[in-house]
Amino acid sequence: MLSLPMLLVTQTATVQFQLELPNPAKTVTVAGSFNGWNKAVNPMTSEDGGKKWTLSIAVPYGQQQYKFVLDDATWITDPKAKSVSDGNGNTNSLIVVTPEDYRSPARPRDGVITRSGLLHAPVDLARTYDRGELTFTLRTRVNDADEVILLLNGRRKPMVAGGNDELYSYWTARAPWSGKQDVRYSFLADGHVFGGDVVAPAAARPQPEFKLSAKDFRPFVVPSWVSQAVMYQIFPDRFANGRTENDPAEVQPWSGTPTYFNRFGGDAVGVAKHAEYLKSLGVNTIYFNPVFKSPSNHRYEADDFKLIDPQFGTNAEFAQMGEALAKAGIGIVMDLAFNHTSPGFAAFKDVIANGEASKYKDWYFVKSYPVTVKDNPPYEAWYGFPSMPKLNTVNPETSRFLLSVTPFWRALLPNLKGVRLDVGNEVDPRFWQDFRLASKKLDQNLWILGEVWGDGNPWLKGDQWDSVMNYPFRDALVRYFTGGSDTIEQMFGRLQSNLNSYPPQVQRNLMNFLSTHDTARFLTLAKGNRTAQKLAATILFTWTGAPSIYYGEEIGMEGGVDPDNRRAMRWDLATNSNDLLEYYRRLIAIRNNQIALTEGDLQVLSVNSGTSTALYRRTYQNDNTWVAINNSDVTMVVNIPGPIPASAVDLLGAQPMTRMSRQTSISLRPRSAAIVAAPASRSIARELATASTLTRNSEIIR
Ligand SMILES: [Ca+2]
Ligand SMILES: [Ca+2]
Repeated sequence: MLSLPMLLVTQTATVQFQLELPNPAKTVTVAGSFNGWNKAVNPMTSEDGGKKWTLSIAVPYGQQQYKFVLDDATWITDPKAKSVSDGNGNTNSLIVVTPEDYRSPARPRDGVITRSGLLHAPVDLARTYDRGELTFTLRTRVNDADEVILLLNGRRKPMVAGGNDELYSYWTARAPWSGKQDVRYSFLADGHVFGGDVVAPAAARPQPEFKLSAKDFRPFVVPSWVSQAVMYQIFPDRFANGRTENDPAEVQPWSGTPTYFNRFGGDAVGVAKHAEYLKSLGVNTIYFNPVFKSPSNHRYEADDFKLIDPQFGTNAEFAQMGEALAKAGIGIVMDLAFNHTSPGFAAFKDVIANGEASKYKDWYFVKSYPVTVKDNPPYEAWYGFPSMPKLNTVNPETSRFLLSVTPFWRALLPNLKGVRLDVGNEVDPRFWQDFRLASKKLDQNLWILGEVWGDGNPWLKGDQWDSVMNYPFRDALVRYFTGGSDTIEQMFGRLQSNLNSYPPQVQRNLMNFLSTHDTARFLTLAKGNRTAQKLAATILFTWTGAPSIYYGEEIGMEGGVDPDNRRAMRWDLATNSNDLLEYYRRLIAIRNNQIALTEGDLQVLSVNSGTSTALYRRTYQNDNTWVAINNSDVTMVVNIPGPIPASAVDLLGAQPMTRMSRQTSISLRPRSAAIVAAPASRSIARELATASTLTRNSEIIR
């Protein structure tokens, strides 16, 4: 039996960086996606006094972006490398790092399997169990096999191709599981069987297997309402000014230009006044950036976690706003920035006043006394900003206080449905474990949404969060639709590998978006191209996960990176003659009416970079919804294979369809999309069926 230990496979390769400068530099470093864009960790060396620079380092496989940093200040691209847009208007250099055994070409059905391509993440039964089924995933080298079979407890199950990236293909299969019996399985690909930590010829006996014990199984359950959420993100100072009495003294005219520090007077009364607008848009969940009393306009450092900022309103006004939104069928997600406070927070003020004798000294990470607020502060602070001292969240007293914040607001706001955790990756995971237990005790359907910009899986194992803000989803759309270098195939590859990296219940729970308060607005990156935004929004509202609109996106607001992306809401654009608003309303209505779009599995059926077209399907039980995209300048025909319901039409653009015995052809106008389904498939019977599933699931909360 041929066998290779899985754990010996390295995941990095040595890369040599070289740079030749016309004029000498004192220092040159490399900063990139492989070192967190840290310009301090990878210095290059020069032997000719500063013109020729070299560096050899281990870099993880896959696509990596980087720049050279000259004299600690000037960032330049590598003149010898390919360049790529970073999605925010800048250009980086690109390398694709490949494993050694990729030197010989990959072919399906040649009886050869590239060892370094094979990866099966150990199955965590809690993460993979969803709606009575287990999901199995396998990674192979791209184009190494055209068929992969899951061998499960002696049965064969073909796996479904779930997308490619530069180096790998991803395969998935689902199988029913009772939750009680142990599981034995392996994978069959191009004449080889892969199980345990070995790869063997398919004929080898005994065959290698992975084994899982059912003994300690507990399901990872997330709030099931989130898949039906249509979210709307409000930056509180900029949405609507309902009361001028609470305006800050230096309030700007509503049409003014935002800076890092100025204020526009938006408030809770203003939001309440626009509840009807939000309802008519079709959204059912609002995510508010922080609203607690704070010295800054973004309020990400709180003076008081239990007091609404007086410029946004009183606690009573906030509760009244909650009531107005609840009447419009809208729930609330609040932003909790627990990583740090302002220096004006009571505990920190006490540390300043009483130094080492303060009973709050362990609430922070004080390095030396006396504590004063100054540059290079004598305490840990977010990004070293003295205005944001870092909280010690695992100090028992601090933890107890922070855990009392959600219940406090829930008592005021019965429609508080979730919390968003600011810089969630910087807070001690032990605190998030306690936070989950406390939150789920308060309400098992309270949604825990973490902020992390990359892979959220470390926090999504059942012991911390329910979901993450899905920035990689946005990146994929931005790269393709706003003039980046990606093809439509690359975009769908990125979207699918992002989706498939999460457990199925988490996939339906992801917060997807085109823009947030921390990014440039999509329309601005698309140079004002509304059609590009419409196509991207079509994917947003039909993809797996909860779509979120950054306020004003639906009316075509523009804005570059912070602070320009936080302009005051352009209410003058919110009219029925606004084509973008009308398009968003239609997309949202379709999503709200098609159960396959909220609950269904997703399968990409065809993507063609030559014609810039794509077709995918969402499927829930017997309901199907198809989404077709044409991003070319000419009319394109996209074929839906197999039968479709007799009543199915293009709900989005009423584009013509031709039914044939084996397929249905849609003629897509230039740069347009179609959403094909039978109208209003979300029947009352199914709603009830979903509701009873929710109840059953909610009985097994961990
Ligand atoms: Ca092969
Ligand atoms: Ca105001």
